[in-house]
Amino acid sequence: MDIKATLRAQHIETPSWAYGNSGTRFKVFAQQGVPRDPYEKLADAAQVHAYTGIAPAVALHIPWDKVEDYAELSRHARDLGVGIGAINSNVFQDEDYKLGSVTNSDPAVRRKALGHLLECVDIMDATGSDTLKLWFSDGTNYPGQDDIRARQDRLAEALAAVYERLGEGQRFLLEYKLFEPAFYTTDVPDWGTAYAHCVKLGPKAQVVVDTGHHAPGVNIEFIVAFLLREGKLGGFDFNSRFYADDDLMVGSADPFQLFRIMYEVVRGGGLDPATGVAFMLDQCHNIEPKIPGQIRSVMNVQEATAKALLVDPGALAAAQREGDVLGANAVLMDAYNTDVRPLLAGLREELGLAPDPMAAYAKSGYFEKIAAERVGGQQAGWGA
Ligand code: LRH
Ligand code: MN
Repeated sequence: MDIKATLRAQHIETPSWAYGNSGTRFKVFAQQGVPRDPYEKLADAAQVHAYTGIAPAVALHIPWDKVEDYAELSRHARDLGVGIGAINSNVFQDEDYKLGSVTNSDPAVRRKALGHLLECVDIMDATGSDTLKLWFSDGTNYPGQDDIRARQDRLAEALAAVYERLGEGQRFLLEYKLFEPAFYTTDVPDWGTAYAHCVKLGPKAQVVVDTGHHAPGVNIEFIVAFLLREGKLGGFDFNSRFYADDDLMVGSADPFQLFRIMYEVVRGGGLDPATGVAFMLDQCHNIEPKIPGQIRSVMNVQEATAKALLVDPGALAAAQREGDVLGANAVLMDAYNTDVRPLLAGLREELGLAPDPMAAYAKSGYFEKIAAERVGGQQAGWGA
């Protein structure tokens, strides 16, 4: 395996919403220079690609990134040297969805929610995106509040309608999450539920693994290995957490877990573009500067990938065959404990980039420019 070639071909997708203001229910801290519209978000995302060389796509979130002309937005992205990645639906912020969107017992509410999902496919057509990402906040807070089985029937009906609408080369990724905002049942709570719905629908339906959406202690790399083996791993929403869905920088809380996940990706052939695994970030930079936060996150995934690619498959297979437990573990730990920063700095120089993206961005004056320019107007955010 040509490690450098594989690393050069790596593509990470940054989320438009990471460039806007975000926070918790306690406070959303505004920052200087924050974008006011999707065009400025794309400009910031292009900076991340300019300094890392491996972040050529930006995921959009609708309606946070609603514009008059999506084809024009897509052209703007191309002019900036990036492309439009996954289109994220949003059926979690409308008053009508308090008791559920596609799972709501009210057929009118379900029709409204489905309408939004189908509108997102229209936006895929207009932007050239081939991926729709579906996350449902749907769930209940108290036993008996609604019928668990009936909600699954309603969910399956909506997913089938979206699946039907998908065009040639298009797919949807179903995202699961253990809890929040619902605190008793969540209608897509785990990988098994997402997987079962996707298997029933067909090849255009795959599962997205958000690394912040599991119960503490869950072995995420096992889920990754399993879904890859089944051809049902559509992608990742990378972030990290110490407690719940903290949406912190990927690899910042548990770099060893990120390495183990990327090792199963490498082992399962997930770095081969033909498998179509989307490596997306889904993070919120509540207190840290946003563009450097994204650059650091892309570098964290790149470092974990480089370490995973350094695992000696021959030595590992031999030790595993011989039942050499410590030997096998040592093969993985040797790779993990290898400092890959010089390798990656060299790779960037070969790509004509500065060896240290963080230092290069800091010296660029881009932040000072946007802080001076972006005065007035409504800073972008979750609008929650
Ligand atoms: C839900 C989620 C989902 C997005 C949202 C921004 O927690 O992970 O992927 O729609 O965050
Ligand atoms: Mn997510």
